[in-house]
Amino acid sequence: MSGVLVLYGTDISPPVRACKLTLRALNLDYEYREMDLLAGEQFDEKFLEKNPQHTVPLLDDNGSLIWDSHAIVCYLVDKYAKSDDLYPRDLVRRAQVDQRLFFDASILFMSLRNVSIPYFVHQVNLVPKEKVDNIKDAYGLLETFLGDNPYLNGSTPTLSDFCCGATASSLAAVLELDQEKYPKVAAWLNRLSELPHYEEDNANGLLNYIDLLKPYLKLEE
Ligand SMILES: N[C@@H](CCC(=O)N[C@@H](CS)C(=O)NCC(=O)O)C(=O)O
Repeated sequence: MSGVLVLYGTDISPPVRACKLTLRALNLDYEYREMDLLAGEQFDEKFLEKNPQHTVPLLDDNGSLIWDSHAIVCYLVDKYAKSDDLYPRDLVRRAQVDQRLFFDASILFMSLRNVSIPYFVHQVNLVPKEKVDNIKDAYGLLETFLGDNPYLNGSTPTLSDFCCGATASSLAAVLELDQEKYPKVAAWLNRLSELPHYEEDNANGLLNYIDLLKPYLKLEE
């Protein structure tokens, strides 16, 4: 490794937690720079110079700045992993993992962000039915994607489990998972919670996130 990896983030953020799970799986040392998003630190001039999109996670690898958790986790595996288990090199298998990653970026995480940002930024605590339905649809798609597999892309964990898992566990901040309706998602989340260091890398931040959001939201159902 050429320099120190620096991750800018906060543990309440699902995409940051996905990066922490990946860094852990790859056994990589990194410096963690805690950002206070609720105090608006992401809008500080110095941070905006690094990431004009003012989001965390942001990775600084020896001066190379990469943001969007999905870009970060793929980069980390491609650059540092000793095997391609987490992100296959085979083109078809990679495209299948990419599909789940883009699903997280565009559907799953957005179903959460579209509720959390209005609350955190504008104190909008009423969640319209259509946004609740988006979350139900996302849970339903995960249930379908899992099929008979223990993980989202087959029999072993990949980056899609880290990214979708960090988000899906956080959806409970808005709408608790209905375990009878989505038993495969429930079993998958339990399986992920057995990953080494899951408490530290996902569960603790997740609990704080739920505490910050869940008690204040009113759902239209
Ligand atoms: N697609 C992005 C989403 C990142 C994102 O929305 N991060 C939130 C925290 S969960 C954030 O930084 N919000 C601050 C802002 O948008 O100003 C990713 O996966 O990294």
